[in-house]
Amino acid sequence: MKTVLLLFAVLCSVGCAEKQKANEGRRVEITVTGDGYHPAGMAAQPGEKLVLVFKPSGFMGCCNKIVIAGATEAVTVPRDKPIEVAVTMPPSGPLGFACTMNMCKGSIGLPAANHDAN
Ligand SMILES: [Cu+2]
Repeated sequence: MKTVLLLFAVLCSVGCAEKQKANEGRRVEITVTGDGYHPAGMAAQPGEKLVLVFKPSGFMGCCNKIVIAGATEAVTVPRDKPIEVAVTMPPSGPLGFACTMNMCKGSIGLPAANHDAN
């Protein structure tokens, strides 16, 4: 019984901590336009916590529905205000994101030069 209670307490504290940290991390601003994300590539460290700030800019087409690698659902950037998405960089390799049709693409963890072509 004692073990069960302890386990419950541990799970709860982890869950609560994660929620509080939701908007913690280096802020990275990404402008969303009809032809993609600017910048479409940026540097980040493995395991680094980031807050991606997607800012709308004029006509965004389908680029405003964004799926971040590892997520099961898309986030939608509204026309009139930015949205913030907290992410943690994977232990190795870049973290990609793309519109739901995989046309507009971006990648974090690699230099922008590799990702401007679209
Ligand atoms: Cu698209």
